[in-house]
Amino acid sequence: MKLLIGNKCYSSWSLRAWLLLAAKEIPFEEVLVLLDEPGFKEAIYAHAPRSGGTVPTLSDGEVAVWETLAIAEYLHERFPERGIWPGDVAARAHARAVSSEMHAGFQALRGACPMNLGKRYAARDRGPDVARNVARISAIWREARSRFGETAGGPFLYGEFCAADAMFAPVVARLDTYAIPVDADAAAYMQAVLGLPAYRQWLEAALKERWIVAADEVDEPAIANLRSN
Ligand SMILES: N[C@@H](CCC(=O)N[C@@H](CS)C(=O)NCC(=O)O)C(=O)O
Repeated sequence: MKLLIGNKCYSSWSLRAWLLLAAKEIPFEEVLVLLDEPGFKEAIYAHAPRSGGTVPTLSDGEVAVWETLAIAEYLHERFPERGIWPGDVAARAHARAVSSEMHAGFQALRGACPMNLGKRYAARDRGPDVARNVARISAIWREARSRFGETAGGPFLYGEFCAADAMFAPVVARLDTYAIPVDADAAAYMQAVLGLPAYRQWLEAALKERWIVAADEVDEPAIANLRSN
């Protein structure tokens, strides 16, 4: 299997698919194409001619899967024993619903706080739309944890790490790097994601990408954050 991804510092969609594969210990080859560089599209089509031309794209022999949720579903079918989605039917339905909501929504937060793992931003009011997004995200996490995660065991939304956690991982990163205040339950969940070995592996690689966008160099506080998380 081959996963095409973009810059680890910036490509939130790439992070989701990569994290799911890595956390579930599914062997894959990673191919990184630089976003916004000339030849970006051509590089994707060279590796995956039948894809939609975006990252992430997963190639498995003749099969090409783009769109992150479709990748999660493909992995669920291909590796049914890996717990890509929760085992319980009600938990699985909830996980799919909140993952779709994430895929289609939270535009205010995504627009105001683009993922940049190389930066630490000062806490400041990001406006009412972002606050509404953060309140909804916190409510989703609280409900998933209290209805499913806590009884299943494990620190993630449905207990063990699953596709829904991968879908929210870039949100966790944004809330962290933009110093957006959250309640204690959300903070505990964020620590579980930020401490996941696969996430730390991605972050470590992202922080070495300083050469990609010269004007956007890695901050020392980001490196301190890597050490402390
Ligand atoms: N809906 C897609 C979004 C993928 C996406 O927008 N990826 C960005 C990088 S994070 C991309 O490939 N941008 C380049 C382009 O659209 O040409 C998914 O779920 O995977």
